[in-house]
Amino acid sequence: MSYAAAAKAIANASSIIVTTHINPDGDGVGAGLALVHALKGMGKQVRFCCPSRVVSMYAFLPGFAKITAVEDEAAAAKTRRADLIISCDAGDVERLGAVAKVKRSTLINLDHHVTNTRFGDLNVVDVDAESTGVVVEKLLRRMKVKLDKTLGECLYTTIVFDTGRFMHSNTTAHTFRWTAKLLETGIDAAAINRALTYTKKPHDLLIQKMGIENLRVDEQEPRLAGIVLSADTIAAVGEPEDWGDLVEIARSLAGNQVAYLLREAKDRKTVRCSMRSNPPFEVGSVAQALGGGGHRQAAGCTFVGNLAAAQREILARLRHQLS
Ligand SMILES: [Mn+2]
Repeated sequence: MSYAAAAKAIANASSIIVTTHINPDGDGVGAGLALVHALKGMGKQVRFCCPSRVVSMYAFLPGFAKITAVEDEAAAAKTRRADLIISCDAGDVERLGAVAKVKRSTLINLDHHVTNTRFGDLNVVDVDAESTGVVVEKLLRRMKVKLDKTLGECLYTTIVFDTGRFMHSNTTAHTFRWTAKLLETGIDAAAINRALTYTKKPHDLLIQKMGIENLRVDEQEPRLAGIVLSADTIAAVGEPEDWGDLVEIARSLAGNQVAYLLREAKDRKTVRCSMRSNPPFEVGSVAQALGGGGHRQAAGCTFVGNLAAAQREILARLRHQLS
């Protein structure tokens, strides 16, 4: 891990593009925005270019309105060259979509996924960090950046998101000590929690209803449960702006140890799979075996094939994890 090399590259750069992964989440957006604010404070020219649109749930974060989407090669070609691109929370270069095509000298990869492919010119992959926000804060500390309320709000969002509101197994004593420092900047943590939690639209509740209706506990392995959504089922309700944590419905069942969500693509050629587990059971290796990635207890992949094939293949692997 080269925090020192990353800090040096940043010190030497004048134009910087900050980015995160496709379908950005609270960690990617929060970590990226914290970097944007800190780098601006250092007098850098900074842009936040995202490979896909950021969901409106994050609109409360300072700097959200200035995030631009670079969704295809044409947009990448039109994007002004940067000395540096800093990727936050992406496990592999495919997750950067069209932003990977933007011209630059150096690519810095800041992440905490155990499956990270070290795709950057400089890689700061800290697998012990609860969120990429924690990686960003460590880097900023090395650069003598002082935490303030703006950074606090962005970084707090990363930890709430990636620890599942301090519920996941990555929550440790360090998590609370680190978070306490953010609270000391004067942020309104309860207001951020509300913004990240109580902002469902009526359609989002229909998605939850669809999730419950399509929930199934495995007949062979009762500790395994998931939600299987065909393209037709999804089309009948309509795609949400953000799929959020629908997989948590399966996880909330008493006795559940491994939960999954399968969503068939419109063209029925691929199936998006999200998986969660309780320790000691792991889903990261299952995602990785299928070309995806993530963390030990939270991971995902895109399965190439139809829904029936995805169920056969993925459920067999998940049952094996529990055996
Ligand atoms: Mn993350």
